[in-house]
Order: sequence, then C-alpha cells, then structure tokens
Amino acid sequence: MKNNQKVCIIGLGYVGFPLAVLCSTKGYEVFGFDKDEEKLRRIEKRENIVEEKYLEEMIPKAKINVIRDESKMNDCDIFIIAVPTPVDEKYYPDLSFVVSASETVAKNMKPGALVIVESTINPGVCDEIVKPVFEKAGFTVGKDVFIAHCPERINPGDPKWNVTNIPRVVGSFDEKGLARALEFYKSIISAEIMPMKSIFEAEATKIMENSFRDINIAFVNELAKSFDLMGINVVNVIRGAVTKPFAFMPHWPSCGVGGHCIPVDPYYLIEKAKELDFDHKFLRVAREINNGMPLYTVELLQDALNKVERSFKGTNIGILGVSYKANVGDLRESPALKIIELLEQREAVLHVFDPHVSEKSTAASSDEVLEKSEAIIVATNHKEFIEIPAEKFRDKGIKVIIDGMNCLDKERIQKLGIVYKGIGR
Ligand code: SAJ
Repeated sequence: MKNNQKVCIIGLGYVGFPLAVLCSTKGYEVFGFDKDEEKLRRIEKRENIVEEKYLEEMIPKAKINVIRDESKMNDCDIFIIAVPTPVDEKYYPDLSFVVSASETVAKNMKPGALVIVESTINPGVCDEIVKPVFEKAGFTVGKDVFIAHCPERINPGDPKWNVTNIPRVVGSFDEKGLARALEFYKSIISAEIMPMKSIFEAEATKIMENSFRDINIAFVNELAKSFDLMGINVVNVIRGAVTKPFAFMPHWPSCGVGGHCIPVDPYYLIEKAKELDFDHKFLRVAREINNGMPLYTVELLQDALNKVERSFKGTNIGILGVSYKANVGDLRESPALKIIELLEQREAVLHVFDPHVSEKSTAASSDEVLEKSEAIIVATNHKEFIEIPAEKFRDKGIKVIIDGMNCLDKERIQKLGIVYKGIGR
C-alpha cells in the first residue's frame, strides 16, 4: 500500500467515487463512507455508479472497503470530504453536509490525520466552519490534525478530462498540511498540482472558475434576447467571434443553466460577501438572467403557438430532455424542470421523455412524444435527439419546435414548414 497509508473518502458520489477508485489503483488502502446504503451495496458489487467510461477498466482493479460503522475509519491517515454543497430554495448555501462529515471525521479520526475538503465552498468555510469542528473535538490544527482544501473539478460525462488528469489547486492552514496534501495529490494525479498561498485562495479559486462560467453564459443569454429582437442569429455571431485567436472564449445561449456547480457556486460567494457588506451585483444579475431563461423559453413557445393559432391550454406539448446536461442523467437545478412547471401552470398537456431520466419520463420514447405532441421543446441536447431526422418531426405532425439547446438543424426544419425557434437564433 502507498507508504501503508489508509485513505477514507466521505461522500461517494460523482466526486468521491472516482477518487476512491483512483486512490485504490494507485496503491492506497481505501475506505468509503456514505449515508446511502444503496450506493454502498452497488459499490460492493463493483458497479460503475457514476457511469463514467474511463472508470470501466479501473473499477475491476480497485478495492473500496465500504464503511457502515463510522468507527471503522479510525485508523485512516487521510480523510477526504466530498459531500454536496447545494443551495436551498432561496439559493442560500447549505453547508450542513460539510459540517456533518467534519463531525464524523473528528469523532473517529486518530491524531495526526490529514483532512482534505474537496467539496466546493466559499472562502472562509474551512476557517469558520471546518476548523472549529476539530478544535471542539480537542484537536489543534497544524499539530494533531492537518486541514487542506483541494476543490473538486469533476466534469460529468467529459470524455477527456477526469479525476486522473485534471490539474488541481491545494491550500492549507500550515506548511505541513500543505506539504502532505501536495504529496498525496501528486501521488495519484498526473497533472499540475498547484500550491496556493492560503486555504482561502484555494477556496476562492473554484468559486471564481464557476462564477466566471456563469457570468459568461449570462452574457450570451442576454445577447440572445436582444439579438432576437434585432433578428440577428447570436450563435452565428459567437461563431464569428471565435475566429479571433486570442482574448475570446465562446459560451452558448440555452434554455437555462443547470447542474450542481455553475448555478450554485456564485451564491456561495454572493452570500459570503454580503456578510462583509459587499454586494456582488454582477454575479447576482448574471444569476437572474440565467434563472430567467426557462421562462424566456416558454415565452418563445407561446409566440410560436400563436403563429399556428394555438394556446397552451389543452395543447399537447412534448418535452425532449429533462437532464441538465447532454448524455448524462442528472436533474440537479435542471432548467427543464422549471420549464415543465411553467407549462403545467399554463395547463398544457405534457409528454416528457429523457433516455437518461426514466423517473421523469411520461413517454416511453422520443417517437411517442412526437406522436402525441403538436409542439415540442428540446430542453437537453442528448445525442439521441440531435439524431432525429428533421423529416420525422414533419411526418409526426409537429407544428412548432423550440430548440432550447440550439442543437437541431434550423434551416432544414424550417424548409419543412415547421415553426422553429432557437435561443437567440
Ligand atoms: N451551459 C450553457 N452555456 C454554455 C455552457 C453551459 O447554457 O456555454 C449550461 C449547460 O446547458 C448546463 C449548465 O450550463 O445546464 C452547466 O453546464 P457545464 O457544461 O458547466 O456542466 P457542469 O455543471 O457539469 O460543470 C462542470 C464544472 N466543473 C466543475 O465545477 C468542477 C465546470 O467548472 C466546468 O467548466 C464544466 O463542467 C465544463 O467545462 O463542462
């Protein structure tokens, strides 16, 4: 085993599970702790619970000792906290999972252990929330417990970048904690591991990365709305801007911003700054713009239905896609859920299908949706939907298509006499 070190990962989701597999294949004795018994059972059966292709050949070589009795983690040398950091319905940060995980570790760890938080948190959480938990348990940070932060950078479904090769940043309260965390990540990841000058900088790095993405998406979403009024195709304009070989990074308009990261992380920074009487106006406005895209999409459908002399009430409307992202089955903060809610309020008759999310599908296939609907919204750019031939929409009698992900062939569909509207095109 790697210098005989034992690693315990708290939280075996899309971050913790790949990390556990990686640590095991790199020679660590790995223990996994999660409150979800179903997850533990599936891990014991060596299932690829996050459905990531790159893990297929790693899982058979990995051994994850799942822990049901938390006292069994007491001999571990390194603890990694990879639990959710969501927001509540008022978009207020929810750190309860981080607190609970920290308390579990503090209660069961032996002196001298290294505790690394990978969950995405705002600057100050390690100092104000995590550190006091260990001090309350009688430990002295930097002496008999070492705390570091290495923000996760998992991109679900990414065919190229994954836990084995994504560069990371690491920060700690003290030199020893930093050195141990750097040594650990360098032993499992073949990419740059950058030491930050403080744990606050490490916390700020991830939040900034994802806020950067959110404001840039909001920028093109706002352009999509104004260019719609000007009759300009914003997607073509962005493609034009991409020809500039420097100082431009494309983002794309859509029916909304979902997932566990982008629409959530900025709120952690907004709320932290608010404590210090600073108003992150720009981040707030970007969140408002992106949160408004599902309604904008429904309004586009309303205009298109008017063109074919239909209204919402009683009209059969198909929703293709519920997941927040192409080719994965993840519903977190998915704009499609908001679109469905808005259409139900308008008494439309909905037919929903997502090949990756059966629990939200009311139809058994995209064919069934097309057969039962007069109008459809494409809310997720799953490969299966992009491959539907334009003629099939016509043959099934579809009169209106709102392409929430700008992923269909607009010109071909329009040539077939179907009313097509994308987001900004
Ligand atoms: N989206 C847009 N326009 C864009 C890009 C995304 O509307 O130009 C929407 C997507 O449809 C989706 C949401 O934003 O609903 C989030 O998409 P995402 O591609 O950012 O996917 P995520 O949520 O899986 O984000 C992860 C993040 N990774 C981490 O936080 C570690 C993010 O930092 C990555 O930039 C992102 O993957 C990625 O690059 O794909």
